[in-house]
Amino acid sequence: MFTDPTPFRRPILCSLACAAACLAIPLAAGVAHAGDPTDPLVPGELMLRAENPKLLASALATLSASFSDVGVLSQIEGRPIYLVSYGLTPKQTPDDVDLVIDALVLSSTITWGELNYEGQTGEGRTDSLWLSGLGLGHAHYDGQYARDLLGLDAAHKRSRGAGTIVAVIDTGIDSTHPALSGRVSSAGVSFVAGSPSFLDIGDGVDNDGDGLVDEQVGHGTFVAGLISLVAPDAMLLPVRVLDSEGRADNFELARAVAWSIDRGAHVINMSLGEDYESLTLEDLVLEAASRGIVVVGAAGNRATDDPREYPACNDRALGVTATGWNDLRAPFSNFDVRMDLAAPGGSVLFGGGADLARSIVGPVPGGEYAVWEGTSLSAAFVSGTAALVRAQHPTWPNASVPAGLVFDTVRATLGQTGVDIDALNPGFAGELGQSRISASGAVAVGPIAPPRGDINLDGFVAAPDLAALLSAWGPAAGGARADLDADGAVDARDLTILLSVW
Ligand SMILES: [Ca+2]
Ligand SMILES: [Ca+2]
Ligand SMILES: [Ca+2]
Ligand SMILES: [Ca+2]
Repeated sequence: MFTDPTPFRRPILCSLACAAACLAIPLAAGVAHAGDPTDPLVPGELMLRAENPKLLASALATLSASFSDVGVLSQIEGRPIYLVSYGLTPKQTPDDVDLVIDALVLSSTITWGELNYEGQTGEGRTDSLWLSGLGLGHAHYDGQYARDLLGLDAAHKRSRGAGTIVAVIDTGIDSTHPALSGRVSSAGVSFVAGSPSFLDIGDGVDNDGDGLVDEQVGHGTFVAGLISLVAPDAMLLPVRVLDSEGRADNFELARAVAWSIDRGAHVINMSLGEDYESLTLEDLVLEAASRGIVVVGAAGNRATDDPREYPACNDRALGVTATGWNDLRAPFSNFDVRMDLAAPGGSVLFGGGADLARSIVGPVPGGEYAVWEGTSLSAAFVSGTAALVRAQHPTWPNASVPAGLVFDTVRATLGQTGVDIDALNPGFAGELGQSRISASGAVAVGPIAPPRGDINLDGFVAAPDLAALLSAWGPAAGGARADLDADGAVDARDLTILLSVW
């Protein structure tokens, strides 16, 4: 494991003006799949869902009749979803694989199947980098414009997100950063090959060959910092799946969502997108929504009215556009009727500097703070606000709000309590989302959330909570209320937290 110190000194900022020139990602030769993805194909990999071992064996046999090297590479834990290898002869193309997949679906051997593609952060797609070396401190982060705009001080009187788990599917989280101390679960995971740490670290290699080394290291830490600014008592669960250049493939992203579901996440932040409408990712997004989990996706940073960014464009995930300090659409933000909400994500930047009072400030590895912009940051503010609302309703799902309605209820709450910005944004009406979120507005319509340590949900931290904690002592299922630090066990560490908030 190697932590590259250079990203923390990165003085450059690729302006969005140059971003268009950075977008020429060639299509994989010979591929003309539905959605015409611009993210590259992962050669020799497909995903399929086969409901039982017999059907899986049948599908593999059919694929083997046409292609070499067919075999199961991996499976999404607990789901009949498989990553399968294939090899092509010089005369075959991925289109030939698609044809066999179609036949397998037609014969009901598999539920669905697809080729594997890469996805990435919106910022990585446009080569946007964070801006450091501005002498920023905690006060700049804590007092940034989004605090007032979202009404965080008022919101925190009703909810601070206690008892919620927000999974951050990203480049990892630097849990050693002072801004995140005690707010990051130690039970995080890394799905990045050869790098088991969930910390937000690079490998010192320009893995994607774009001339920038580890250019997206810091993305996850920055995003986590914004979620935590909104929901300081939420526990952040690092799910490191994007590599140091901000890339992961569809299978890895779906596996990260599955892992987050299984660890009790209430909110899953995905400040990233894939161009291709992946059935694999959609399968897991639908599962999350059906289980009462709010998935949040970034609209993307290409200033297009026809974004193909998933999960943002999925109907069962919140798609988030970016606005600036003045509630005007950020110039880079994608927009579309499929987007659900707008949130701060725009900064006022100029040649190597920033108007700090009108910019987004977040923590980056190395204990520093930086300025950045992008819809990734907007998604983070929405995830934090969703956690505030979710914390007000610790008994969800229940009889009045069953699991299948939690997502819709949170979406409606955030949309209806926000600020209508359509009049400010002529030409974008209905395409920036229902409203620009307001954290104070969203929590005003719900009860006061139980405080951290209130395990029995009576509004106080007292002896009955201690009794509840002791009776739950031992391994804990994901999301267990007594597991205050969300590390998968109720133990002395939780007791210490309980006593500290007594
Ligand atoms: Ca690179
Ligand atoms: Ca790298
Ligand atoms: Ca209590
Ligand atoms: Ca614990």
